[in-house]
This record gives sequence, structure tokens and C-alpha cells, in this order.
Amino acid sequence: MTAPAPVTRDVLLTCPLDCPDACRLRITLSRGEDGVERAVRLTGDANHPYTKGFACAKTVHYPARQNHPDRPLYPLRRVNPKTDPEPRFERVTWDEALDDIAARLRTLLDTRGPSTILRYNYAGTMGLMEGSHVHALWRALGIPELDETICATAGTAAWAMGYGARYGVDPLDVPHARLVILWGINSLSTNSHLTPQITAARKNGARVIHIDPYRNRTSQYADTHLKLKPGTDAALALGVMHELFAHGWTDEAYLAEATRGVEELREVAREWPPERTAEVTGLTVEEVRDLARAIGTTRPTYIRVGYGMTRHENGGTNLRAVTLIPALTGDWRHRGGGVVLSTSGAFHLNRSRLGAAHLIRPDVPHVNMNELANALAPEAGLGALVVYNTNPAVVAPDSARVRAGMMRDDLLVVVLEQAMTETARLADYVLPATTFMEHPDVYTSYGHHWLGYNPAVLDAPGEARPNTWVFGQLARRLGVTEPSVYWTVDDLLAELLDTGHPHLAGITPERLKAEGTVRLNLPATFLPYAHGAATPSGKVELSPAPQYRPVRAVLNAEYPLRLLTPPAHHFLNSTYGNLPNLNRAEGGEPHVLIHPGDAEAYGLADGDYARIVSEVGQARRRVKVTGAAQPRVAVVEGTWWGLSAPDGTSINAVTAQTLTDLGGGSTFHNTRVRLERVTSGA
Ligand SMILES: Nc1nc2c(c(=O)[nH]1)N[C@H]1C(S)=C(S)[C@@H](COP(=O)(O)OP(=O)(O)OC[C@H]3O[C@@H](n4cnc5c(=O)[nH]c(N)nc54)[C@H](O)[C@@H]3O)O[C@H]1N2
Ligand SMILES: Nc1nc2c(c(=O)[nH]1)N[C@H]1C(S)=C(S)[C@@H](COP(=O)(O)OP(=O)(O)OC[C@H]3O[C@@H](n4cnc5c(=O)[nH]c(N)nc54)[C@H](O)[C@@H]3O)O[C@H]1N2
Ligand code: SF4
Ligand SMILES: [Mo]
Repeated sequence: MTAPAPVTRDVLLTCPLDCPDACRLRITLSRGEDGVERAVRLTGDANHPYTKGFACAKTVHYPARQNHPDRPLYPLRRVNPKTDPEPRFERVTWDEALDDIAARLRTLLDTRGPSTILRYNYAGTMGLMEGSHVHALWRALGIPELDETICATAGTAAWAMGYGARYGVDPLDVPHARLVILWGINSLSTNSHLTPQITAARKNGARVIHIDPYRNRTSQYADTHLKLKPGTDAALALGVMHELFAHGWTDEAYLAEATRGVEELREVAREWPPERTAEVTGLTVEEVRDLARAIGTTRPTYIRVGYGMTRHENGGTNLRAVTLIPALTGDWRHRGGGVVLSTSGAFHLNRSRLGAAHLIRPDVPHVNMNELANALAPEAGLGALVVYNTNPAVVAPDSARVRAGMMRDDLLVVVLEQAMTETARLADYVLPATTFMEHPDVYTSYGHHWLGYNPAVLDAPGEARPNTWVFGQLARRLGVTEPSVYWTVDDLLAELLDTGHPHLAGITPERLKAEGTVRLNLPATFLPYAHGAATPSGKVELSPAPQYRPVRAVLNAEYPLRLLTPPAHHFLNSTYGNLPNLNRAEGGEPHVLIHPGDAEAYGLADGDYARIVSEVGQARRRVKVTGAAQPRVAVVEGTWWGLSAPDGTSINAVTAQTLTDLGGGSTFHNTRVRLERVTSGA
């Protein structure tokens, strides 16, 4: 008699979500009585040095989203007008859907040209195959380039000016730091695997300072919370530099060897004594002096910056000012010292044909993804929108106009999705997508230095298919001959690793596939900017010296409050927003946090509903009165699904398409609003 096949097994995979931690996950798969194997449990791999055996509070619930009853499993065609609030779809075959979509794209290409088709995507999966290479079809067709600006480009541009490629302190070196500054990042929620490293530094005597306009989980964990006014980080950084220069706390040897432009920066910083800095940032003079003294006299100082502070009109310059501090203190020469925005520059993969980048023509038009609302306006003349790996009806700025644009009956909207999102609900075609357990892929990280490979461990449920399969099918129907459009993950992996860079020495496709996760071949002590930077001059560029500039959207009588909309602890952007238990963990419905003084000024009590009105639109939210907020700064955590909000809107109904000073980035924390008491949420 043969033994019965085991009903459960554990597999190890890299988390595909847009999160710096890129965790190594241990997933339990179980075969049900129907003979179908499903994911039933998820935790972190105890053997991974950075994941350390735990998954975050949200991704432990991934099996529930993967097995969600509303998950689209078959191609669906919309049968009622997109303007009807309740969508109705009919099931169609893949051939019916693909033939019709290809025919309509072909007509647009032949009659109105490639610029009438737009791909819209972001980092729903960080996989290099399903998230990046998948663009190859669109490059082969020569449609507009989407500038993927919604998250990181302001920071990337700011970093590039000073340092070139984005290297960062190795997270495993953080325990060496004696001062940890979490600046514009709610890392306990958004970078949770950094916490054990910071806790280890703290056990070694480190002090932890959090710099953020409102009190959140990270402020509560920190020893000191500096509640600065939003958008004033450049002033605070210059105030710190003033003290570093004034007290002789600079590392002159480092400045001489590794930097350019210090005299210009010294002149600008001279204008920022603690008194002026305090006035602009809203901190006390003593808080400013204490921060500067701590940074000036503690080696190594580790600064973790988030993208949060970049989401303002002047966000690029603000971040740049902060990131130049370690060039003055010479922290880059000390293990555990320096600043981290992202570690992604260390991977050095051969990306020359990733996503068929080699086919991008210099004259192709570009669309900034933060300006989707404009791109979908009738006068822009778009004929087809293909959405994958993102949920723009919820996450894109000016989302009410985004939704209205998607509803146009002369616009073909195709959405590849794993979930029945509000974007999918506005589609002409919903095409069911596989998840990271159901397709193979390759992963880097922007918070650590391990490369990952995931095999497909589950059969795709229903007729779900990888994005690359769908676009390969369309490419065949459209007669595309470019070979890279048809690459398999093995073709891609071979190409990515085909580089002589020492960080990848000894990492072959075979080894990566056998081990699943492989640490980059970094030097024993990784000090990427100890002697200079990856800029053309080889130096850290301090010139042009960053200047503090107030935002143009100043608070006034009509719009007296600044609204911040940072991430929620239990969601990953809008992912998980359809799970009832995580909605409950976030408070059941989205709230707007306001300071008691503002509550009094605007006649609002805890538990009331308020209409949040901006220049762009409005949304209703329940009020939470709390000292965690500061006067004149309101906070709504999380891009909740509109379906979970009392009025059915995304909070992005009030955010604007305004771009940052550098990198064309998003300005989600820049919004000025007023609050009006209303009697109900709907
Ligand atoms: N739990 C969870 N984790 C996530 C995500 C999520 O949605 N939920 N999203 C993931 C993604 S895509 C990203 S990009 C990262 C984003 O995570 P972070 O890099 O942390 O960036 P943000 O969340 O935008 O903002 C973080 C903090 O910046 C503060 N902030 C706002 N304006 C200013 C300012 O002017 N100065 C300063 N100093 N602080 C300011 C906000 O109050 C907020 O607490 O997190 C990733 N991880
Ligand atoms: N107000 C406000 N708005 C924000 C932010 C904010 O802080 N405040 N944060 C911004 C930031 S930092 C970011 S990065 C964006 C993120 O916004 P998005 O990129 O839209 O991220 P998610 O909301 O997580 O949605 C990703 C979607 O991709 C789908 N997906 C995942 N994997 C796959 C796949 O393999 N194939 C297909 N076809 N689909 C897949 C998921 O099911 C999910 O619906 O939101 C931005 N919007
Ligand atoms: S979302 Fe981030 S913290 Fe959570 S499991 Fe994935 S990589 Fe880890
Ligand atoms: Mo992001």
C-alpha cells in the first residue's frame, strides 16, 4: 500500500509587495478535499537574517486575499455602462477577450496612432518579470512612456544630485549605530523589519529620534519625537548644518577628500541659526540645538529617510538637504553610519533590455503617472488604457477625475487584476491575474541586499494568467516580432545576471534558483561612500546648496489646514483594503485625525463626520480628536478602498496632481483643506 500524499507542505518565497523589506516568507500549502492546493498560513522565514522569522501584520493575511471570494478567476466583459454604479460583467473566453482587445488596439494604432494608447502600472508586484519586463510589448508598439513617478522619483532625483546611484547602509550594520534618526518615515509600519536592527542598536546604547509631523507608532517607539511642521525639513537640516559648522563638528578630512561645494553650503547654513530654524520648523530652539548636538557628537549616526518627506512641492530639495548631513559629519566612513533612502543601487543587474528598454525611442511622448486625471480627460484623446499592478481609482491623485475619465464610453479600459478593485470595477475587460505563488519571478529589494527567485508553487486558480502571458498573447495577435517580448523568466534571469559586476560575482541563475535567496557579494564592510560618491566627479556634490523654500499652497482662511495622507499599518497602499479583519484593525472606517485646538475652532467633536474640502475635491471622514496631531495639520492614514469609506470616495479625491520640485513626483502630503461638520458620512 502506498502512503497517502502529504496534504500540507511548506515553501519559502520572497514577498512581492512594494515594501523595502522584501521578506523571505514561509508559506504553508494545504490540499483540500476538492484536491486543490491552497495557501493557508504565512509567516517569516526564521533562517533569513533580515526577515528573522516574522511577516508583517498585513501580509500574514495574504492567504485570505489570495483565496478571496471576489477574486476574478475568469476573463470578464462589462455589459452595462461604466457610469452605472454597480458593474455587471459576463464571463468570456480568453480568446474572445484577447481577440477583441487586440482588434481594438490595432484599429487605434492604424487610425489614430500609438499615442492614443496608455499603459498604466506601478509596483503591485516588485517582480522583475511581471512588474518590469512586462512592459516590453508596449515599447515594441511605441506607445507613450509612462513616467513611474507616483512614489520614488523625487527622492531618486534628489539622491542622484548628491550621490549618484542609490546605495545605502547595510541594514545588518544598523546595530553599530549609536544614534538612529528616523526622519520622515513611519518605519514601524512601513519598514517593520528594520525594527529588530534598531532595537539591537538601542541595546548597544543608541538613542532613537523620530522626526515626523504627527505621533504614530514610530514616534511612540522612539526616545524623542520632533513634531516638525510639514514641508520644513530643509530648514531643519540647514539648522543642523549651521550648528555642525559653528561647533566644529564637521569631519574636515572627509569633506576635503570626498565632497565638492562645502564652502557654498557653509554660506547657506550660516543663515540658519537655531532661532530661525525653530521658528520655521515649529520646534523649540532647544529641540533644534539638541538634535544638532546629538548628530554632531555621536558617531556613527544612522539616518533612515522615508519617501514621506518628499511628498510636498519642495519635497525633493527637503530630502536632499537631509541626506547631505552625513557628508558633513563623515558618518559614511563609520560602519552603521550614513543615510538610507534605498539600497536598490547595489544590485547592478544588467537591465539594458529589461522591459525592452532598448526600444524606447528618444522622441516618444511621456505621460507623468501623477497626471492620469489629465490624461483621461476627453480632450486628451486617449482611446485605450491598459492597467496592471496598480489601482489608480484609489491611489492616484485627483481620483474623482480619474474615475470619471475611466467611465468614458469611448475609452477602452482593460484591467489585469488579482482583486475586484475599484479600478477593475470600472473596466471594460477584467483579466484575471496570478499572484506571486502562482508565477515564477525574480526580486531585488530597496531595503536590503538579497536577490530572490520564486518558482510558481501553486497552480493558477480558474483561468488566472501571468501579466506576461496576457501581453505575449496580445503581441502575437498584433504581429509583434521583437524577441524580448516573448522571453521566459529563464531568458530574463540569464540576461539580468549577465554582468561582470563584483556584487554579482558567483551568482548564477542555477545558484539563485537552487538557493532561492542569495546575498549580494558585498565587501565584508560595505561603506559605499567612504571615499566619494557614484557621481560623474566621484565626489559627494554639496553644490548647488539646498535652500529652504516655503510651499506655494500656503494655508489661508479658506484652506487653513494641511492634510497628510500617509500609509496605514494594516494595508499596503490599497492592497488588503478588501479584507474585513484588516479594516477593523485600522478602526473600521477611515478617520481624520485633528488636534483638539482645531476641533474647537471648527466646531467638531470626536466621532463627528467632517467634509474635507480641498481645491480639487471633497471626501467625508469620521473625526478623531487627538494630541497625536499638531495644530493645523490633519492626518488621514491609509488609502482605504472608497467602498470602505462612508461616502464611497478615496481620500485621493482631495489630493492634487501638483508635482514635486525634483523628479516629477507626487505631493500626497501637500494638500490644503478646510473641515466642515456634516451630520452623516454619506
Ligand atoms: N504598512 C504599510 N507599509 C508600507 C506601505 C503601506 O501602505 N503600508 N507602503 C509602502 C510604500 S509603496 C512606500 S513608498 C513606503 C512609504 O513609507 P514612508 O517612506 O514611511 O513614507 P510615507 O508613508 O509617505 O510617510 C511617512 C511619514 O512621513 C511623514 N511626513 C509627511 N510629511 C512630512 C514632512 O514634511 N516631513 C517629515 N519629516 N515627515 C513627513 C508622515 O507623517 C508619515 O508618518 O512604505 C511601504 N510600506
Ligand atoms: N493619498 C495617498 N495616495 C497614495 C499614497 C499615499 O501615501 N497617500 N502612496 C502612493 C504610493 S507611495 C504608491 S507606491 C502608490 C501605490 O499604489 P498601487 O501601485 O496602486 O499599489 P496597491 O494599492 O498596492 O495596488 C496594487 C495592485 O496591483 C495588483 N497586483 C499585484 N500583483 C499583481 C500582478 O502580478 N499582476 C497584476 N495584474 N496585478 C497585480 C494588486 O492586486 C493591487 O490591486 O500609491 C500612492 N498613493
Ligand atoms: S509587506 Fe513588507 S514587511 Fe510585510 S511581509 Fe511583505 S516585505 Fe515583509
Ligand atoms: Mo510607494
